[in-house]
Amino acid sequence: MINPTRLWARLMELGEIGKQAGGGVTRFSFTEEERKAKALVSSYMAEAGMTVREDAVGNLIGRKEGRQQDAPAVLMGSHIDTVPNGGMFDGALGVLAGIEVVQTMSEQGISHDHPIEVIAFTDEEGSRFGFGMIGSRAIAGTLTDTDLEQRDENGMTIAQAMKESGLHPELIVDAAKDPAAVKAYVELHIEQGRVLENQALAIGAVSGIAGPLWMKWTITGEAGHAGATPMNLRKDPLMAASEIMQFIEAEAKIYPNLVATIGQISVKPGGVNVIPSEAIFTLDLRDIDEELRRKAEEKMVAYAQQVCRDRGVEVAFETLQRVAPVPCSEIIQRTIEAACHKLGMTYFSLPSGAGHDGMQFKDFCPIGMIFVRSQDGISHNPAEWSSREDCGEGTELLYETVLSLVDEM
Ligand code: HGY
Ligand code: MN
Ligand code: MN
Repeated sequence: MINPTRLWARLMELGEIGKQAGGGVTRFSFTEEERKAKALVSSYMAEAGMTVREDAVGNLIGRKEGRQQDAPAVLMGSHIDTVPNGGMFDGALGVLAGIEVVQTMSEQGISHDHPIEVIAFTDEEGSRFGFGMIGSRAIAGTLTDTDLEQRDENGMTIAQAMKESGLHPELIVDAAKDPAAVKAYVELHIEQGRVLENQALAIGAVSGIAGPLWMKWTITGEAGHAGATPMNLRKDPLMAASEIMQFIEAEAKIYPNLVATIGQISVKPGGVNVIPSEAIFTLDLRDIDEELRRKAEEKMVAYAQQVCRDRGVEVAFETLQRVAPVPCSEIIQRTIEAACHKLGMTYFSLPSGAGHDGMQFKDFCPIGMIFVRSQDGISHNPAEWSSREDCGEGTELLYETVLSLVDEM
């Protein structure tokens, strides 16, 4: 049995780091808040009997050896960075649950063949640089120097921010794990939707993870006088953008699993009495079906090009990240199912609309995910909440699942 009281106390303690006036949490990568959070999580890892290290790109890695030291490790983890003014469960629960599983095994003297690692991955959210899953990409060996050139709103690159934090972006190759050294990756995460709540279930097993495509759309027109420029003589990029956004929403509504979000928008020069010269917005487009996502993307881009031709403005597209949807391992889903039955829990399978670090391991190792119910399906919001009981139940299921995975040779 895991210790739900300890898990909950740690969740609350970690949730205080980066807390905002309105109750949300902001912990961006390579900031003071993240450094404090890492120090606290490192202390939990040490209490759990793990050796603790930080790799070249800032992944925080706790490790507990098994009887077979060079056997492939079973990985657990998630992230401790957040979106701006986000919740205190997204990511944090997965890291703390992994630590709780290992600490329980240590306390109960449970020995196991395979080593176990718990990882707090660097910058899963992409909130600061518009490019996410940095740490898991590094571990999967797919992070490139070009990726580290992405800049935050102050113009600082990921590599510069890493160096400022005492990390070694020039050594990203050292962060890459050998696939032969990894048996499986299992992550506990809040659902961030309301499927489990609608089913009146505390936990669920993830069948697959929808892939996020992030793009930046820049529409360039002609600045002009708001009072002296007749409507038919304008080249207004913001009006073009608004027409395009309406089409994007209408298109997304056609497909059952497709979701489209315009999360950021900026207008230049930004004068009340100035027709804008430029409108920039981001598109987050996701589906569990990559082919369908591609078709929708093509239709949206074609529509935007037509609107801009008609309005005499220019449009440019920049892909910030393109992550393929990833199915979860059948074997791990069956292992979770068997653990559910052993614990007397209902087994329920569902896809993940949200992206997660495990997606980076699609060509690297078998992945599995366990979801914990989100109250009202709210996430990326200060009101994000999962109950103490549900977090305990999800962690108990993670514990039973990992116990199965660490002993089959
Ligand atoms: O964007 C996502 O789906 C995740 O929260 N990073
Ligand atoms: Mn998130
Ligand atoms: Mn997350």
